[in-house]
Amino acid sequence: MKNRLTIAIQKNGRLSEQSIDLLKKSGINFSYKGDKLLAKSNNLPIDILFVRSDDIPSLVSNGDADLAIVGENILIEKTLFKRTYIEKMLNLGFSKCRLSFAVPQNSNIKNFKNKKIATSYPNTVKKYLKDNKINASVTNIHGSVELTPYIGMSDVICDLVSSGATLEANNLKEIEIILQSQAVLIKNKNISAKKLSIATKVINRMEGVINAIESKYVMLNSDASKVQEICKLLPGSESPTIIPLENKNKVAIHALCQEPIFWETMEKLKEKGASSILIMPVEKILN
Ligand code: PRT
Repeated sequence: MKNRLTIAIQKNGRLSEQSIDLLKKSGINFSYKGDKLLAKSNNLPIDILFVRSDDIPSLVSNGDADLAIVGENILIEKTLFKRTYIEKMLNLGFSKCRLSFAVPQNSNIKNFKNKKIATSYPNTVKKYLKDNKINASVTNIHGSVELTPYIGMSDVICDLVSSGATLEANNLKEIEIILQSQAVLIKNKNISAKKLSIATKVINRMEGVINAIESKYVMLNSDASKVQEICKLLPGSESPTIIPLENKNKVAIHALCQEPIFWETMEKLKEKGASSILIMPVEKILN
């Protein structure tokens, strides 16, 4: 495996499917069956390791994996107060969530001074308390954190929240966010020159896939006299292409828009006289 790049991703869980999808869209071909721990790419010198999220930061820091996809919440929790050899390379835009303090609905707790806090993120919580000069006790618990206020184990919990449905179902209210998280791509800082060239290719391709997600290719027709006004409405587009049409008073405008296009934008384009407005998805971008 010396000259093959190793990429670690979560084996089973919320990050797995989108991580596999991102690797495949980045042109890494491999076959994956649910029970495998290792897959070898058949078109690039790359091996994929399927592991638990919790283990990913140490695998990358120790050089057992060269690249990895992990939640930023785990990256922060596992690397705080430690010297590591990890570089964060990209925000990947999926598995977004937040780490928040929550208390029972009927509680009037507003600050955490001298309170008992239960969490699976003890390092992150301790850092928050230290930064804010708050004295409180922190209990580390894996799973069922939401139950702890009801069995007298905590006054406050600190857990991941996405939709908020779990807090609501457990009669808890979110009172403060301490961290916003999403999946990130990380890299070992000391990989060999040979591996670095493969890693750079993978990172650039992933960036191309991510940039394409929000991007759209826009095609529309407009009065030649309205080109400037119309172009101003196209979000995140650089230098659109203007193509003359058979009707000399009309042009076609083609633009790559690197920001989302909402219905409101399309309606404004129409108000300015644009017609035949087509918005098309973009698969990959190489800048
Ligand atoms: O692989 P390993 O078993 O070590 O990890 P794991 O058990 O932590 O995996 P998994 O699959 O549960 O989570 C993987 C990653 O997904 C996390 O580290 C986060 O980066 C990300 N993620 C995104 C979430 C959530 N959203 C999320 N909602 N991880 C957990 N949750 C849980 C949360 O703990 C709570 O129980 O979902 C519940 C809250 O969800 P809502 O929608 O009800 O608010």
